[in-house]
Amino acid sequence: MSILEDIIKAKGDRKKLLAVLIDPDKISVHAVPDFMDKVNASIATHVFVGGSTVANGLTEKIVLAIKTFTDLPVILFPGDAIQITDEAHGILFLSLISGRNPEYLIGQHVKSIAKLKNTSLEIIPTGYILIDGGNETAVQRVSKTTPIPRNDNEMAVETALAGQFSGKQLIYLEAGSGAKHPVPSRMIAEVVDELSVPVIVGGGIRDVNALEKAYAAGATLVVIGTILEDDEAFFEKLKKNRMPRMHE
Ligand code: 1GP
Repeated sequence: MSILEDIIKAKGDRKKLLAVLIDPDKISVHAVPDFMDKVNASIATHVFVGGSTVANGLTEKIVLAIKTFTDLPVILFPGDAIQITDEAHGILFLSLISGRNPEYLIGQHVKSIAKLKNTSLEIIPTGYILIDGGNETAVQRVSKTTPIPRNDNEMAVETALAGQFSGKQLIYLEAGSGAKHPVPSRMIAEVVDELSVPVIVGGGIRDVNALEKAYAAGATLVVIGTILEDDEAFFEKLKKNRMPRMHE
């Protein structure tokens, strides 16, 4: 089954997926084995790799190291075209549809084609929607776009539907890495209600309560990054036997 088919099936089966986000700029190759041991013992189902700005060539080194230590699918979540490497299994081909900056709507996509036209990566068209997380995050700074206000559910729903109607296979509601507040549950629920494609939620999720709220609101896949960089002890709370319900 392809990565996308697997996520679509999870939505149908109401199974909860969890991606651990690894920013190649924030981990060294030597730290990968230990980190991946913890990921493997957790309920994580996917590994995302990417950052807003990553030095050329670094992503490939980290992806190769990750693959040595896990069987989980490794999916690129790139901030720009230079982060693309064939060594991963798939790529979220992200269009920042909440923004009005052509560079992140189509510019980087065109720049990536030299790398992608003969790729073995599974390319997953994804509508990426930035929601105000209460502070300026790197996505906002780098993309120079304005996030959707956290109370504007209508704009979030309309943007998500515009993405789905334009062929996006996934919609990613993003508060931004290190956001003060995650995407509000009510907004997630309204978006999920209107869409037929699966919804990914990430940004600012730092405790199990926030994680469970995102799933309860209907997210199929939740992404966690910063808390695991700052406090690897959080993996204890994500251990397979600690959260059996999420495995059903
Ligand atoms: C960022 O959604 C991801 O793109 C994860 O965010 O680092 O805040 O967990 P955090």
